[in-house]
Amino acid sequence: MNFISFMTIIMKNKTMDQLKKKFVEKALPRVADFKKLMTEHAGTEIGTVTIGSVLSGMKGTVSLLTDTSKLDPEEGIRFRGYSIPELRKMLPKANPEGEPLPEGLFYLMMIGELPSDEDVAGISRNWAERSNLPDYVYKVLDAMPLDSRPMVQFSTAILSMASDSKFLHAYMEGTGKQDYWDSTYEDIMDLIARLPRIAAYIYRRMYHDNKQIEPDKSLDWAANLAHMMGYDTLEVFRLMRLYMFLHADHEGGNVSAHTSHLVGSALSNPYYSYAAGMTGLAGPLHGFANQEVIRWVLAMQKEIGYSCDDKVKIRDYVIRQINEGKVIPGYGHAVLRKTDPRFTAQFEFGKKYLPGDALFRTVECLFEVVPEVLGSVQKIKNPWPNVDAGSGVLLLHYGIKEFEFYTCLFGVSRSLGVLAQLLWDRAYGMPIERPTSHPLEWFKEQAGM
Ligand code: CMX
Repeated sequence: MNFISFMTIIMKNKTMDQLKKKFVEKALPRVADFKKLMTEHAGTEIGTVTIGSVLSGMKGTVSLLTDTSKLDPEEGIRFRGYSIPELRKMLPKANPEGEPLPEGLFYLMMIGELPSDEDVAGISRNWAERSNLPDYVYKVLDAMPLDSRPMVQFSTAILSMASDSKFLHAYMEGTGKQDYWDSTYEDIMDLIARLPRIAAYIYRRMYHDNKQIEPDKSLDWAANLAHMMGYDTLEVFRLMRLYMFLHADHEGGNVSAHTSHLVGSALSNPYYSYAAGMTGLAGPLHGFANQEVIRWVLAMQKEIGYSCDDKVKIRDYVIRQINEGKVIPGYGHAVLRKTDPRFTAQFEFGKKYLPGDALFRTVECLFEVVPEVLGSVQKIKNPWPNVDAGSGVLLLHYGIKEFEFYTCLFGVSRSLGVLAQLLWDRAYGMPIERPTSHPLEWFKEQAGM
């Protein structure tokens, strides 16, 4: 797209916010590249598919385009080329000693450039303005049993807003394909802005007698979430910023990102897409693991005692669990083959701020024992800790003890990457996803069985 079309879009949208303008400026040349790849290079081969690729859940099969981040098996995640340690230094912060503001990571993932302090402040303000929930969302939540799982409430609340989607309305009014990105932008910004309020509402409803706390719109997105949950200290703000930063994206193939992309490819609006993604995040092999870790550690302590420095006992416990056919939550990964840098960042945080915490010491002990045990089981490809191994213990330390709620926090954060990519999907004009399937006999035939 050239300068004239750029100006036409800007003129059509006189009220366009700064971030949207910046997106238009960045998107147009990339859309042209996307179209060129589709029309001139569609025949270029980029890999082979084997029976193993299909039967092992497409691991390692290149089948998605995701701009926001890229996962390297040995090194971990990079967001638009930047590693976690780099971004902890380079992204704008609320204070110099603290952790990056997630708004900055969102800007980077969406625009592809590091943001200025002003860019980040602009996004904070923008989200604060968009953060009010429609009244019916509270009614939907209030109608659910108090003991509905937090992720059931969280995904239902998101889904309930699909009828009000600006994309849906634009589509029904006959908007052309080239403009789909515009209303999608409005939806994803509204949705990201609203997620902390939804999560905090569920939290207070379930665990604090429904005594709700009004948002403080002067706070940044993550700090406001902590505030609305009832944790108003600078330490929890710092932890929440780190948490929201670390869980924001993990390239496109993980279950929540892939599901959101797949559902979005049918032009289902961002509320439908993200609600679907969240039902995937709720699974024990994905985001549910962050609550399972705490449950598992507490069960272990109950059985073998509270002196977690007894590594022989821990080792025997872990071996017993594996022999009983259970997984050790917080360990292993479908892509990573080393310690997850998201675990490392949380581990460093814990060492700095929680040195005397007994449960954190247990996480340290497990880190010393579990990789060796899992490494001795031949079928396990990655014995190292993932993002979930250390996140719960940090929350617990600051009093957020309701671990069945933790996956909702993961869900608030994951919106940043997944929805930024959904916007790019609409800008590129990505088609409906529709791979081919075959019955077992077909695979047997291919294998000469
Ligand atoms: N404990 C025990 N067994 C494990 C294991 C673990 N932590 N990790 C893998 N295995 C087992 C698998 O269950 C599988 O066994 P079967 O062949 O009997 O089914 C075998 O080892 C091979 O698995 P893999 O190829 O190494 O790993 P997968 O890609 O199939 O699965 C993951 C990856 C994350 C689901 C798996 O490591 C796991 O279940 N870990 C524990 C749950 C967890 O922490 N999930 C969170 C991941 C991060 C996130 O998304 O939040």
